[in-house]
Amino acid sequence: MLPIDDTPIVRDGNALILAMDHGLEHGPVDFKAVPEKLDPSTVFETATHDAVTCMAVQKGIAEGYYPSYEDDVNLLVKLNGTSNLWMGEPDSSVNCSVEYAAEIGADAVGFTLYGGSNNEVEMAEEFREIHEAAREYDLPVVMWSYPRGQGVKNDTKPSTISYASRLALELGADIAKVKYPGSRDAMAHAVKSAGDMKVVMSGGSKKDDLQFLSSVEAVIDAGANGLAVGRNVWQRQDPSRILDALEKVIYEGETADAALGE
Ligand code: FBP
Repeated sequence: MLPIDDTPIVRDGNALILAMDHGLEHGPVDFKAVPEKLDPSTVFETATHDAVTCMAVQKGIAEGYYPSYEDDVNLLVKLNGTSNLWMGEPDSSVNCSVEYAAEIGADAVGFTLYGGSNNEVEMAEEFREIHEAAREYDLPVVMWSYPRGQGVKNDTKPSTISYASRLALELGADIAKVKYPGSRDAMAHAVKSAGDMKVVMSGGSKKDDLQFLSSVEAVIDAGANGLAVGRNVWQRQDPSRILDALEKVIYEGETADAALGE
C-alpha cells in the first residue's frame, strides 16, 4: 500500500473526490437540470473549493480543461469507463494508460471493477496492469468497486458492499469507492473488511441537503474516509454551500445538522 496519507488526494486522513465522468457513464442527461455544467470548466471551478481533494475525470476532459486548473485542483484520471449505450454484461473499456495519465498531470488514477460481472476476470487482469504501472509512478489507485451483473442480485446489500471493499484491499487499491449499504453499521463492517485501506462512499443521485449529509455523517461515524461524489455537488445551484457543509462533516467531524447550521 502507498503512504496514501502523504499524497495530495488526502487531507487529514480523509478525501473528497469530486467526480465528473457522468457525460460518459450516463450521458448528457445528468446535466439536464444544470445545463451550464455541460461546460467542464464550471465543475473544475467548483473543485477549487478547499474541501475537494481531487477531481475525477476521463482523459478527454483532463486534456482539454485541466491545464487551466493545475495550480488549484488535484487531478484523478479515470482509466476506464463505458457509456450507457452499452447493453451487455457490465464492463468498462480501458481508455487511458497510467503513463499517459501521469504525462497529463494526474495525482491519482481511478478504475472501475464490476465484481460479479461475467467480465470480472478480464477486468481484474486489467486492474493488475494499471495497479503495477501506478506503483512505478507512485500514483494512488482508487477503485470504483461496484459489484453488479449476473452474479449480483442486490448491489447495495451489506454483504455485497463488504465484499466490494475487501476485494479492493486484496487487489491492491489504496482507496475503495463503494455504494452506501443503507446503515452506519453495515458501512462499519465494510470499513473493517477493508483493513487499513481507505473507503469512501459513492454519492448517488441527488438528494436533499439533510438527507445527503446525514448519510455522509453516518459513513464518517462508521470509520470511512469521505466521499467520491458528483451529482450531489454539481447538480446543486450553489455547490459551494454543500461543500462548506461537507468540509465540516468530513474533516471536522461535525453532525449534518450542525454543518448546515440547523
Ligand atoms: P455520483 O456521486 O453522481 O453517483 O457519481 C459517482 C459515480 O461513481 C461517477 O463517478 C460515475 O459516473 C457514476 O457514479 C456511476 O454511477 P452508476 O454506475 O451507479 O450509474
